[in-house]
Amino acid sequence: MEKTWRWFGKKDKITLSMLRQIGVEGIVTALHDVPLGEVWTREQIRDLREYIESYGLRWSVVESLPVTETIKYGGPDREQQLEVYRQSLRNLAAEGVNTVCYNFMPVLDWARTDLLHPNEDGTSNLYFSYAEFAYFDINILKRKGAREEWAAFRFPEGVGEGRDILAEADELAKEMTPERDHQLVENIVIKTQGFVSGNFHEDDEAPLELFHQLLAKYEGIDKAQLQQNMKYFLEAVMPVCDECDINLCVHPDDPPIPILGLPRIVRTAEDIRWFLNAVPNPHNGLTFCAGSLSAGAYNDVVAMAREFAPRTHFVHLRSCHIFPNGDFTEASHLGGRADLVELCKIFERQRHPHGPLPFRVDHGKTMLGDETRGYNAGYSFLGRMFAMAQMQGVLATLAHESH
Ligand code: DNO
Repeated sequence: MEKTWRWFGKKDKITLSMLRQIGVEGIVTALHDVPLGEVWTREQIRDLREYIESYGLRWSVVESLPVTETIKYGGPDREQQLEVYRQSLRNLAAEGVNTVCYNFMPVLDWARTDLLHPNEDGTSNLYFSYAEFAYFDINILKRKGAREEWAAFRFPEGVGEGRDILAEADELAKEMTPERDHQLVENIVIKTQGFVSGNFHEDDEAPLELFHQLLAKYEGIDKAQLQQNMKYFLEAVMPVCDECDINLCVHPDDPPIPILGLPRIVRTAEDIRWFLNAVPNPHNGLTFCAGSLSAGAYNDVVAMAREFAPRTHFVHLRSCHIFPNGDFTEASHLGGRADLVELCKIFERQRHPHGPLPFRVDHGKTMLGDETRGYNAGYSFLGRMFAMAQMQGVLATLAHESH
């Protein structure tokens, strides 16, 4: 596999020369300054590609070319936005960038409630607490129907037995303070969304209002409808992917559970089978995010890797630990539910038409001073470097064993 790293552009505090020093071969990035819904021009793409190449690296993967909400809910300007998407794909291919990651999660990209959850060893990790998320939904967002939905919430078999999330959220409400509310909004809406080119930005004055406006667009859109909209999107862009040999790869829903009353359609093996079969074109593929998938107790991540490796165009190596109560945290890259050693074996064996399959370590621990550097949530330097070194060791061992 090709060792890649998510880099957030020229403003990233982690520079390309630092990445050269730690064995990175390819860069995963996006044109983060282009507003959502605008074409990525060939000149802009070339400028960034040449910059990356001037450091002896290559632009391996786009993460993400965002699919705007109107395409997801099927709004009136969907056709115009599809044309924008196709044009950006053509421009990327013309500059030699052929692997493009996107997601089809409505409104929120990924979600966590705590970005610096302390571990016993002094490091910290990202964390998802159901009770805090429910509290956010009911008491801060005040979403219509939230109480009823959380009252009916059931964990998958084997975890969270006997837990009553609504009661826990109500308990939490007694002790929350305006400061902690603010922190939760920062964690769920601002700090995790802004830098991934999502719908929310650091300087949004009324993020919750915007949240409600976006949620309203999905009224009446159920899982089947969102799946049809994804199929519509894929069918609209596949001719360009065929013409330009672009591998498009959807990122799974993170976490892989329906949230905020919104449908989620890329969270289980069945979901993945569905979209791969609905548009059976090899250019329609998956970003195998082991971290997102392993946060679902019902997902057998190794079995999924075996099944979906032939349609996987990009891999995120990360692993989650699910606590008996159902909450999850991000585990060490050598621990957790995802079995990254086995996954490396599976993906190393997979031949890929564009050369070695790109992988990146996904979120790492925050450690050894990372917390004071202002890195994007989950995207520490030392923590990710540590994980990258672990994965390099695994890959080297596998290569050695296969000789
Ligand atoms: C979070 C990321 C996601 C991912 C997008 C892909 O850390 O894994 O934001 O990049 O969902 O479109």
